Amino acid sequence: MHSGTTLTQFIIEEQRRVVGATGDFTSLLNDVVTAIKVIAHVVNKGDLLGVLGSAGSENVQGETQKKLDVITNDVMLRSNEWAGHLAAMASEEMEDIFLIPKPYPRGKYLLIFDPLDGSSNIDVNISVGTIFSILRAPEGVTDPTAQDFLQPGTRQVAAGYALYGPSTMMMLTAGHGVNGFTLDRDVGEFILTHRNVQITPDTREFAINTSNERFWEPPVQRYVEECLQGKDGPRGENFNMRWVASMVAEVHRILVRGGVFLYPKDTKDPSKAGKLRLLYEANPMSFIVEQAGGLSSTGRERIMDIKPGGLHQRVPVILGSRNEVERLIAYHR
Ligand code: P6P
Repeated sequence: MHSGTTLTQFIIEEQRRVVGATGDFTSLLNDVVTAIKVIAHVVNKGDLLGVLGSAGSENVQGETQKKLDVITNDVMLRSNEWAGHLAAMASEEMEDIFLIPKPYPRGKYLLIFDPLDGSSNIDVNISVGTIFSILRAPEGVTDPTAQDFLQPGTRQVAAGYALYGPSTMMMLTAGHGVNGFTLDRDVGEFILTHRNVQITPDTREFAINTSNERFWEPPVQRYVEECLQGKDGPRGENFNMRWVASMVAEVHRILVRGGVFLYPKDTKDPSKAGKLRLLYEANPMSFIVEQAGGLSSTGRERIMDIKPGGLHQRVPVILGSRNEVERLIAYHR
């Protein structure tokens, strides 16, 4: 049996390490966790609640919204709007930012999230997740604008994800390493099960949507081709491939057993610099991966150094085991 340290207890113990911590951040994290527990419950019900399928609307990306995209976005808003820790929120599912509405007080943090990442998998019962990132609102700003969210990933105070898989798990970092928690549904608490997670620096497992091969840039084509050549090729090793089409599931596998995940820039839609969104997918996942000893790059620059140009900016993503990401960066030079 594990030590039984709950996420709440762990966060409070973490808070004690931060000089001058007011408990504001701890309380904010707990509100995010409450939303995740509600989302876990709804997702776990599958078709029993009649909430699968399309909402008949499109999000700002022009992607068809699933009913659960809308429902989970509302859960995140309702759970986090009232406590006074946030000045505003932003989400994949909302074109503009969500200012904390009057009667509620406003706080010093900004919350950004993808409420249900990989939602195209939800109708076929494949793992999906929630990704979140916490920034500080600029000093003295109580009426933030979208501009105030456009901070590089290095300014994140915390980041985490929930993975709604065979078990519901969370991985969380506040800049002092990465820790994992498993939801005990009987108790309704996340229990510490993965302390100080570290990504193995080497791997023989890559994750990429190979159907886009003809659209990739040469460095990525070269890397994947060498992996596919296996023992007889320049790598002298056989490789394995995975593609769940759910970033949270891919990143979680990499944290637990290593690997490299690529959603590279491709020429399929030249207007897009990549598929994944910087603020609520790439940055939080990059924070987690780096804190676990991995790397996260566009191939040409560290993702967390990018100064965002817009709330829904897309970037190429290459992240995971340090030595493989370094190889890919070298191929891009
Ligand atoms: P594709 C899910 O829609 C997502 O944003 C990521 O979670 C996932 O890695 C990727 O897109 C899947 O993309 O092109 O394989 O459907």
